[in-house]
Amino acid sequence: MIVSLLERPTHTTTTSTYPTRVDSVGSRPDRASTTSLRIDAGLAAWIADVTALTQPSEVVWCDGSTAQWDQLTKLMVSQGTLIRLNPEWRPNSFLARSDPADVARVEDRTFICSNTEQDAGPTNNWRSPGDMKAELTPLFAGSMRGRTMYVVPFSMGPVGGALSQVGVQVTDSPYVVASMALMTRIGTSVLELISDETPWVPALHSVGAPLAPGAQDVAWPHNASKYIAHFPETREIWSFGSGYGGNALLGKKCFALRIASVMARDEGWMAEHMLLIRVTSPEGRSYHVAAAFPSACGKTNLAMLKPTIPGWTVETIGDDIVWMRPGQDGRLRAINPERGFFGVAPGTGIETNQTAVDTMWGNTIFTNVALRDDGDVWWEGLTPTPPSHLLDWQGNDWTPSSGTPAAHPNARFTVTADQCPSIAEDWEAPEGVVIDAILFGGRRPSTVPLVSQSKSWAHGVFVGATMASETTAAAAGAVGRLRHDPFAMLPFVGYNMADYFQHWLDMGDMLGEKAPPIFQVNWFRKDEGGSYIWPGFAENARVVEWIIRRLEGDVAARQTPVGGLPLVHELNVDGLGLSDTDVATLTDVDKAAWLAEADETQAYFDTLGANRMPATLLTELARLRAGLAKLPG
Ligand code: OXD
Ligand code: MN
Repeated sequence: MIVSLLERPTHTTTTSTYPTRVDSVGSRPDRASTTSLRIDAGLAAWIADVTALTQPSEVVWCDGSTAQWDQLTKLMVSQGTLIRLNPEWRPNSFLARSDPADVARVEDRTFICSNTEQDAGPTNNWRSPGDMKAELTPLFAGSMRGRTMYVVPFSMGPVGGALSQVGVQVTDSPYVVASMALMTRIGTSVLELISDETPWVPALHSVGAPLAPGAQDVAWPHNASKYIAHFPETREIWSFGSGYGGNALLGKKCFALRIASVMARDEGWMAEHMLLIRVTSPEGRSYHVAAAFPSACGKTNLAMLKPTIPGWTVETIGDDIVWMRPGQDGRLRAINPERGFFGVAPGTGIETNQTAVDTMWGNTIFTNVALRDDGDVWWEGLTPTPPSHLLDWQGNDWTPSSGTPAAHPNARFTVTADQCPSIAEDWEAPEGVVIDAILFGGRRPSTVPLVSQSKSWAHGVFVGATMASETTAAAAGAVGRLRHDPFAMLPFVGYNMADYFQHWLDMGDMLGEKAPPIFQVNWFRKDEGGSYIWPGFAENARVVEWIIRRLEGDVAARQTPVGGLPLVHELNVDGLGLSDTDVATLTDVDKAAWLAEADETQAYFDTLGANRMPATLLTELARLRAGLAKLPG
């Protein structure tokens, strides 16, 4: 529900109150009762400062109710920001079309504003906090004129959970509010947690498009000048100019990864770009696996894997981010800090991920997908045959012969995780689940085998640090290049990358023998003709099976300089029609290719700053080279 703040009393006392109504789902506003809530003085003061700076015409506090969702979505439909989809096919669901100049995360406009440049490190854009605030303050001044400013208290992780954190996002985008309501837990229950003793992250967001009196608004306001700024020492986020995804839904990449990675370093835990699943074997034993893949590498598919091999089941706990902390028993425990999925639509379809398709049956916001004539949505890969006519993601007529994609390659669906048919019943358990294995992946057409087990935690950290992948459409820029993406965290570590590697090593020391084993996977190996060798998708369950059998000590591994590889006969490829050469390629160690990889790793490590790179990783590189040197050929 939306509450105007205009009558809110002054915030000079330790707490303030504001009037709100308590609605049950579907209740009529005229039947609502009135109650009052306490607002922390620090929060009230921040809201007052932001209001004075950005000068919105109205301030609205969000309580996370269904009534508020209805009010907001109706408002956006009337303003042209959302198109209501045909409720017969897609109840309570909407299509948003962004401005074509605001379609992805803008990594070149993402800044880590630590006190020193060294603390941000060479992989981040750096500005001093003072300079960035001086640059941004005039942009935020009056940036919300003519617009409503929404105050969105949100929790990352179950509200009040021991591993959870809270923040407050202020935004002038109702699309962002509705998306935050799906992606995080928002509202009154979070507001009640904020007090002098609770650290909370202030997250300031404006699309940077003030509306002059009487001016006509556009469906997707944004500003050509964009800044996604993080202040790690003070744990603040300032985002200006974009309304899209990770640039604007500040709980996700900005808080749950960039700011949280700094908190995690300081407090002895881990904030990682990982999916989280529970795998149950035919014998009924369950294991939890966290896996890091760069953006758009099939993470959602693995998170919702439907094993093809009999007796195995996979339940989803998270699809993008995990927070992990050693528990009382010394083992790593993890939660998914998010409430929903912000998944890439193209490529998600009935043949590749029926579970994801079923998740979006309703209550979903689609962004930049195509609109069918019957008022439902479509994108490349949803069904094998495209409809004969659509409106493309920009609202233009489209037919299969148009020669352009109907959906933007980074089009998204936003939906709560509890709608996912494979979600684990206890996925919101505040204490999290014990991690049994960690996986690192990437799109590697050559060199990297289908699966290997790291020799030790330090070797696993080396494997994570040397991850690389072909680029995709999730971030603006060229597609198809190979880029280093350590731990799939390149755009998401809020501090110096070499220090982040050291933090992983320190966590290994802290966990000792209880550290989970680490594996590397690569579904994307190609043959000489350029075709993928491994079928991927649901067949990846066979690799998961090998990993679980390794955890159980049931299968041996061939020890090589790059880790433990499957013995060919122990990899379950029954019925896949792979030739012996295919299986050999998937599990080989090509000495020349790996020596070249080692040189490439050395060159990459050099870019991260010789004085800061952990010696342990340089030792691992030397070990890899020494091991390769001993191989024949
Ligand atoms: C995402 C990303 O949107 O990694 O999850 O880019
Ligand atoms: Mn991601």
